[in-house]
Formats: sequence, C-alpha cells, structure tokens
Amino acid sequence: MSLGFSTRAIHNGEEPDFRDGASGDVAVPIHLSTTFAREKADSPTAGYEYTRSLNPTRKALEEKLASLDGAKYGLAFSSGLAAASTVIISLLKAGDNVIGFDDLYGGTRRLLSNVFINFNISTTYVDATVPENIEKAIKAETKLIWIESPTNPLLKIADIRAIAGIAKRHNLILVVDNTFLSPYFQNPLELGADIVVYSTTKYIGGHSDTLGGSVVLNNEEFYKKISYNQNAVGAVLSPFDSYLTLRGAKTLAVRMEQHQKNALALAEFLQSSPKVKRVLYPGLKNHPHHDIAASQTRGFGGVFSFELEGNLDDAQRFLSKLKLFATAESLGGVESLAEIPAIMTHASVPKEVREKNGISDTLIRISAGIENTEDLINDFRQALK
Ligand code: P1T
Repeated sequence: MSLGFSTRAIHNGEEPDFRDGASGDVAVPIHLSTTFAREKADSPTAGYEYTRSLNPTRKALEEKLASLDGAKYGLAFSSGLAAASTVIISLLKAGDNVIGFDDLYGGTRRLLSNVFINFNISTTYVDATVPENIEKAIKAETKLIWIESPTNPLLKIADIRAIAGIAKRHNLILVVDNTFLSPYFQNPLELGADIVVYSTTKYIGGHSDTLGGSVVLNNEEFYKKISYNQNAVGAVLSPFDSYLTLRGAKTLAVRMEQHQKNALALAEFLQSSPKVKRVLYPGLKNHPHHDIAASQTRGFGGVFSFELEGNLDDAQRFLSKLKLFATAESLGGVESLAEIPAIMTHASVPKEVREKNGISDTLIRISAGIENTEDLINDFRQALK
C-alpha cells in the first residue's frame, strides 16, 4: 500500500495499455464479448476464455478492489449477497456452524437462517459487541464468524482485533462485511480478518445505479476455493456493472468525506430535538462504542439511525414530509435516503428478534448523501415540525 488511497482508487487496475495496436485508454473499456477467440485451440488469448471465468473489465475492477484494501486478491460478484453466498459455499459444508452478529443486514440474516439452514449449515447469533459472547458460543461444528461493524441498522461496533484473536485461537475463519465504512475508512484485513465482503452496490459504486458485491482477501487457499466457485456457480459481475463500479470507486475518498460530514451534522442536529429518543452513530462521542470504533477506523461513515418518539405512523409521516431524502432501501449513494428497517430492509427478520435487538417501529435509518449540509438539516427541521 505504498501509494495513497485515491491514487490507488484512480490508477490501480487501469494502467493504460501501450502495446502495439492498443489505444492507451485511461478508463478501461467495457469488454462485452462473452467469449474470446484464440489463434491456437490450446492457448487462450492472454488467459481469456469465457467471460464467466475471466473478463478484462471485471479483472480491472478486481485489481482495483484488492488494492483499496491492500489485499492480494479481489473478486467481483453480481450482488453483495452473491458474494456472501459464494464465500459460504466455498468454505463450509453440511454440518458446519456459523456464529453471526445478532445485528446484520436483513438479507444476510435471511440467507443464513432461511437458505443455508436447508443445506444443514446452521447459524448461532450473538451480540458481538462483547467478544466473549462469540467465544462462549463456539461449538465443535463452528467454522466461521460473520460480522459487520458498524452493523445494519443499529450501528453497533465489534472489536475486530479482539474477534480476530478469538478466531485465530479456535481456528475459525473471520469474515467482516465492511459495506458501511468502505475500504476508505476501515481495512478489516489489517485488523486480523481473513475475508472482507462488500455490497459494492453501496459506497464503492456510489451512485445507486449498479448492483454488485466483492470479496477481498490475502489467503491463497481461500482465494482459490472462492474464485473456483465464482466461475462454477457463476454469480459474476457483468462487464457493464464492472465499468460503473470502476468509475464509482475513483471518487470514493471525496464522497466518503462528504457523506461523513453530513451524517455527523444531521446526527448532532437530531440529538437536540425533543421528538427524537436516541441517535445511533458511532461518530457521536456518546455512542457506547465510539472509542473502539475510533481505534480501528479512520472515520465513522455516512449511515446512522435514530428512534423517533411516537409510533410507526409518526415514523412514516416524518419520512413522507422529507423533500430531499427519498424513502428507499439501500445506502451509500450520492443522494440521501431514509427508511424504516422494521417494515423495509429488516422486515424478513422475525418480529420478536427485531424487538429483542432494538429494531423498533420508529427506528429510522438514514443514508446521508453528499448534498449541501445545510439543505439536509433544513429538510429535517421542517419534517420534524
Ligand atoms: O444488495 P446486495 O448488493 O446484495 O448487498 C447485500 C448487503 C450486504 N451487506 C450489507 C451490510 C448490506 O447493507 C447489504 C444490502 N443492504 C441494503 C439493501 C440495505 O438497504 O440495507
């Protein structure tokens, strides 16, 4: 990682090609060809055979994504959940157990609890803000720990170094979903994680116009298994989506700074409102895990949640009054979004689990975009009124 973050984001994977006949593009072309001709049947041209196996635009993105985390290997998938699924089927088998953070994106929890359970891969959920809870939950069948930090939607923080220590001692694989902070603010591999996954749909793509996922890692054995299944199962990122993600990644640093600035300003504004019960943002000094967050990240990101006084109707009314925040799932795009996890992104989490974990009907999650800060605050002010 000798070059700075933005330099890598702009140049890695996209070095201009000056060979004879090449055109020196500074932006990698979209290689739509699904198959690649060879001069001789036994020698694929520059390693390319068929786009599911390898495609030049996707390869450029995979190199860029690896470089952003200072990782040896990067792999791009058709969605964040395709990346997660491919990791699990590559590294686990029937009978294995996963320990998962009890606060995860609803779709990840649905994948583990409702899909992989059918293949006899079980998941035990624990509050991973206390690393000992993970240690206590380990069984003979446990093979993998799956966490987010900060979590979706409660912005809980896991002490990644401490959990990596537990994983090492018990010979478990630690996977960190780093979607919320992006590689700009946090690099879990450097904190001891084995595998990092992303929904590139979010900050890395950054413009709410391309769905994708990625896996970055240093472990060669895991890389071989996951890349084998990337091809064998086939949930690969298309050349066009690879291009859009390459394009988005170049401005990740400048976007993340503005997302964070807006999130902090909005979180601080809400804290002073009597209509707001609590604000959950690790960047606030009163967040219970602010210090752990600060010790393992370079920033706190652009997503926060808050609980409104009142009931679900009040939460829905607040969202309907917002003019600049679209009521929508997802996060990490340039435009600000607001949503109610209980009836939107986390509706697939059973009600009793949501209530036990603190996803109430008036919990509102905000993805702060990169608009002008004052405009966003004014929008909150009028909607609260
Ligand atoms: O949507 P997809 O690209 O498949 O990514 C799934 C995913 C994985 N991990 C995290 C932390 C996520 O937030 C997501 C997707 N999340 C939303 C769509 C959302 O609104 O929370």
